[in-house]
Amino acid sequence: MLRDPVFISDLHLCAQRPRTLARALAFFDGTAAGHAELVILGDLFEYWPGDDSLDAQTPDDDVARTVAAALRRLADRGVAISLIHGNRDVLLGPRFAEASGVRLLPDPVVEQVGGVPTLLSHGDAYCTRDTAYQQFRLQARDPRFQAAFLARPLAERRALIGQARAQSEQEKQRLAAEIMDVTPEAIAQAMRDAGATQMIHGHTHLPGRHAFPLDGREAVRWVLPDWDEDTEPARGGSLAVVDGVLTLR
Ligand SMILES: [Mn+2]
Repeated sequence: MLRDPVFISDLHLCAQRPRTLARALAFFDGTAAGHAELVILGDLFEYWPGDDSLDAQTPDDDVARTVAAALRRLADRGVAISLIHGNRDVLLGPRFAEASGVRLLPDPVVEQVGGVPTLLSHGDAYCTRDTAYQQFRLQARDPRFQAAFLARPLAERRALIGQARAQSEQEKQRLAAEIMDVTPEAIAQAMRDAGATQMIHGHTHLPGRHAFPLDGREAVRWVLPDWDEDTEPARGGSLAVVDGVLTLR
């Protein structure tokens, strides 16, 4: 059971977005500190080349250390922090977890939120119409692939991730919007399998609340916003129980 949680995802923190980083740090010290639990549903970082980023010297590595330290301060104040990997930071590992005081959760996972069994996920697993992406996702989550990748030098990993990001940006412009959104049938099946009537995920950058019938009951799916304070219009926000109801703000 999650006690008084606040949910965020898709902050995409990196040195290139200093205002977004500042907003995230203010959120950790402010809003998040007012909750018993912070739940991060993936893509906290724009990319994560491996936990040895915490020892390295590029501006993005400074961001990694700054964020880990801010989360550690929050954890030390008594806020329980849990994190589900996103597609961009799937390599966040035990050393980051230790440094930041974060508990790593599997994707998906069921937790009670406000007394309702709730499926928590990054969300990319349900974008099943994008078959090329799903193939890539399987590879990126294969432990043998990850081990081989992490055995490469850090600079090489960073370069490979840069290439993959550029390629995926091009792909996104080519694909129709509905292909990049979750598939309703995949969501319904996952909620049914999990015995959940509520779901919270990120990834699609299409924040909102979707109510729909599921096996004769009303089910609700919340989608978290992505964060970007460095382009107009600024985006971001979190989901928490306010006056007894889940609210995006
Ligand atoms: Mn994502």
